[in-house]
Amino acid sequence: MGPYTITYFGVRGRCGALRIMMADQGQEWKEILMDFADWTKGDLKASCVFGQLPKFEDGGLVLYQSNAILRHLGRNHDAYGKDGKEAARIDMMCDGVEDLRLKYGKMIYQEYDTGKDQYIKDLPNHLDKFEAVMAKNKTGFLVGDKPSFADYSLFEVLLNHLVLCSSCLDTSPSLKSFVEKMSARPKIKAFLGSDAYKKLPINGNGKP
Ligand code: GDS
Repeated sequence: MGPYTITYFGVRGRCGALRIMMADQGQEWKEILMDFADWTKGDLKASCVFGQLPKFEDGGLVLYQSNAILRHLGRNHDAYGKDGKEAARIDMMCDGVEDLRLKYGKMIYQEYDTGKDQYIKDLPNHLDKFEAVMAKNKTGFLVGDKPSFADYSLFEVLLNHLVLCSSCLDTSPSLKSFVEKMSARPKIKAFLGSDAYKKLPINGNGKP
């Protein structure tokens, strides 16, 4: 498998979950960091299927769309469930995480000053859906008994929310335990402690 290459801007953004997943799976990858000034010249943008990054290369396969890349990693690294039914539920949970990620992105990029407080107030209504699934599965993961790509995506989005509001998981015991256990997995712990991870801001506009 691989070698993998990610081309993206110098932020965690849409690559946060991918990087954590590759680190946990013991998969090395190469980073091409795109300077925004170079990006605005337009040559790379014109070559991207949707005119956006990340771009992900697995040998000759070139992919765009972060969730498609997560699914590809799920297939390559046996993190897509043990059968079709688990895979379908993992897809469902990944799409649920995407809905939360989009709400978060809208607040960060468009409504930070006017909408942050209300967003935090509403957050329990969104997190309790994931809490219920996590509590019901009882394995410490969303589906099955080992991490899938949806778990990495949820984990990363929860880390971002904890920066936004450090108490946001206080009423979600299963999610809190999930974040603690994922953070303690040796390869994730090493990655989250690395300069490569710590030096990158969460979001492109610098908002936490
Ligand atoms: N669905 C895609 C994925 O999941 O991979 C989204 C990819 C994406 O948004 N890439 C951004 C990009 O390449 C960087 S993430 N931007 C350069 C460009 O468009 O030219 N995205 C919506 C989302 O994440 O769902 C955003 O809100 C991004 N914002 C977050 S940075 C605008 C501006 O300058 O304000 N031209 C671009 C802002 C922007 O891309």
